[in-house]
Amino acid sequence: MDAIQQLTQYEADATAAIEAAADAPALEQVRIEFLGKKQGRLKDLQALLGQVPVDQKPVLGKRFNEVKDKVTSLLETRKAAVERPAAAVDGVDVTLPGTPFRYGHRHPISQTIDEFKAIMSRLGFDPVDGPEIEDERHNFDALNIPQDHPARDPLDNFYLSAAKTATGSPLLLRSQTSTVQIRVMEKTQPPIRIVSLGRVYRPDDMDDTHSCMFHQMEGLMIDTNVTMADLKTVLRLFATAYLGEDVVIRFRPSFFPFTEPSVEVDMRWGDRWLEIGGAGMVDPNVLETVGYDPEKVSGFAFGLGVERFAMRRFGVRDIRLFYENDVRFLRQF
Ligand code: FA5
Repeated sequence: MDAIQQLTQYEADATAAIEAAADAPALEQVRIEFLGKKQGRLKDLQALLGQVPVDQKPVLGKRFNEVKDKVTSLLETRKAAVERPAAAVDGVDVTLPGTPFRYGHRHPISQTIDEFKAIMSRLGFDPVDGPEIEDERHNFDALNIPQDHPARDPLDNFYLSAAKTATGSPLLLRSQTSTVQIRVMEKTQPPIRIVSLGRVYRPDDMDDTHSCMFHQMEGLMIDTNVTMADLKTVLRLFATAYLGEDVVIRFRPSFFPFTEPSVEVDMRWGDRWLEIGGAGMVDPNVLETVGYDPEKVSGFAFGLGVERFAMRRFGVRDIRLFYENDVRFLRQF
């Protein structure tokens, strides 16, 4: 065999061996045999080339390089192929692009609650929790709501039929977060600065701004010399922190059994006013009920509708959208 024939033979052998190698280790063996630098068939051919007459050298050299390049490239292609997973596994083409995975995220109302807590914590109010199932003492009695007050009407509350307190008194789903004011004051001495965010339940007729389950943020500050000016400042600071400097809120005189004086708070939204909460100075009767001296301490409380703020922030005109679990709606937040 002359040198040209040997090169052709080398090329054929190498091509066959590369095709036959089934995995990476087998392919490495082939590489050493055919392209090994220290020993191997390419090295032998190179030695042979050194012995051919000078006039044949250019042709042979060119052919040598061609064969070497071809074997090197075949080896690389095969290497990539054996390292890639088989295209079909159990009849499924695993190399096809997959369906993109959609991540879930927190509900817009949960996001709002987190943001409310963060803003109020910057104003020095610590978050506390209270139970959603309450007794009448915390939902009404201690809040100075008399026995014959319409707020206690069974038609305006979700009383539980199957459960009572240990002493046999009725239990209900809380209708307001003001219950937590009482729970905190019963256990703590002033100064107090807390917020409590959570669900409340009322059998209200549902419409674009009313739901039978919604969220409130209760705020309570008790100290010496707390005034209505502090209340208004905190509410304005909160509203602008959440909705921006251009938000307009107004205070309307109102009545709550547990605050005196009391106000209702509205927020401008387009061409209308949206009621966002109730507030006032904690009634001396309430302070006495929890064992405080109304001559020494005073304070304010407020209860804001969380959904109402979220509606304005996100431009959602119907509160019911938050609770329909339609992912096309929820995905926007
Ligand atoms: C109260 O619940 C009082 N506890 C607020 C309060 C706390 C006054 C502390 C004084 C001191 P009211 O029933 O107005 O008040 O409700 C407060 C806010 O909850 C409303 O302004 C409104 O923003 C929101 N809200 C009331 N009912 C609903 C409802 N069905 N759906 C959605 N939001 C509601």
